[in-house]
Amino acid sequence: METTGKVIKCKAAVLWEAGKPFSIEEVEVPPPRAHEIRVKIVATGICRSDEHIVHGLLSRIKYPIILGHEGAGIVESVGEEVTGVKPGDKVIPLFLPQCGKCVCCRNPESNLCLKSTISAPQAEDEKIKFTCKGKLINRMAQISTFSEYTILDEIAFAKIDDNAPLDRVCLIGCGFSTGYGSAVNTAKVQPGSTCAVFGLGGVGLSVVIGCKVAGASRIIAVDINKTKFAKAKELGATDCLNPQDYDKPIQKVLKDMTNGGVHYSFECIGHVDSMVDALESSHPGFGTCVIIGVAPYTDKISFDPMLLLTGRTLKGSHFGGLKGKISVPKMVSDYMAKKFKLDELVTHTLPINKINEGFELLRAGESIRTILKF
Ligand code: CND
Ligand code: ZN
Ligand code: ZN
Repeated sequence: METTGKVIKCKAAVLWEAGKPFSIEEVEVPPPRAHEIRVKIVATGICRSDEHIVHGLLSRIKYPIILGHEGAGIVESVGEEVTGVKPGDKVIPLFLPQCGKCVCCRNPESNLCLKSTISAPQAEDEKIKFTCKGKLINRMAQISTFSEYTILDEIAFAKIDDNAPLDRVCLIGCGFSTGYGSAVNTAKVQPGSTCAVFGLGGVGLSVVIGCKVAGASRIIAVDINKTKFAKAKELGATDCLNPQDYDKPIQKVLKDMTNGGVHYSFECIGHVDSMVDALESSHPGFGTCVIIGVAPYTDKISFDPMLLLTGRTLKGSHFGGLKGKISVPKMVSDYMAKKFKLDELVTHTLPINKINEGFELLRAGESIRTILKF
């Protein structure tokens, strides 16, 4: 290819500092080194985790930064010693990589990788790839999909079906997999069970989809924004509740509706209070609560330990408990085989130049997923 081995100048959305809008800039992306590939991002979704970083709510993030962790693209060039992928192949970047060698990767019960920035944030500093106006620009989770071209380590992408529509399967890079996997994989929702889903954004609605596919008999969707209810019902929710419509706590409402609590509850908002509400909504003796939402790093969770002593299980789920290299290609083929709904999550599509408009839609509660295209 014409660009192989050369620095590429391309468009990216740079966040120069927390609390400011994105600027569309020309950035330089170097050629891939050994064990790396360079990818042309075709489409990328906006997730609430990006918005958390815009507002400085996550620890250990350095600015300026290029965000974006829910993308899909096409391999432009391949560094030395990379096997199994060639220019032209379609890939999904993995914000949670899979080195296959660390103690977590080798454990079949874990999907964490000790090479991820969540485990080893200092690793990112050695790997800064972008420059803009002579300055180094930090990356998000080693992938930064809000750039037309990005460098990916060989452990941080999954090769997918050549026929996959990138402006839909990009959601498998985060929101869809995170929600769906939390239901099917982390909670292991059983047929005939009852579920409560707190927060009906792209993540929460994907939990609803997972609960439905797993055969739950009752899926109770909870949100303070009633405009989310029609889509939740379309995707499988049996009941929709707005906590503001009740003069008793939402966990009490849920317990009264389900004979003492649900089998599975999911927190997909990122509020520590809602996490405790979700835990309290699960049935004593056998209920499981899964925390998916990301809370500001300054917030701490506090609850009566008796809630656990009486037999509830509290779990967390990162990327739906999925090992990306193995699970993402399979999720894409399952999508192509129409095993689950996903297109319904896309409410808006915008060019990358309108990224700030995309974030405004999220803030206003008007979008589920906005897809940005290059
Ligand atoms: P999004 O903002 O689209 O959805 C959140 C929903 O929660 C909205 O519909 C809100 O109206 C609703 N909500 C807000 N406050 C309340 C409340 N008090 N009670 C009930 N509902 C409320 O976010 P998203 O779906 O993109 O992401 C959801 C969370 O998941 C967020 O915290 C994000 O950072 C996190 C996440 C986690 C992971 C992971 O791997 N665990 C990956 N990506 C995102
Ligand atoms: Zn995300
Ligand atoms: Zn690993």
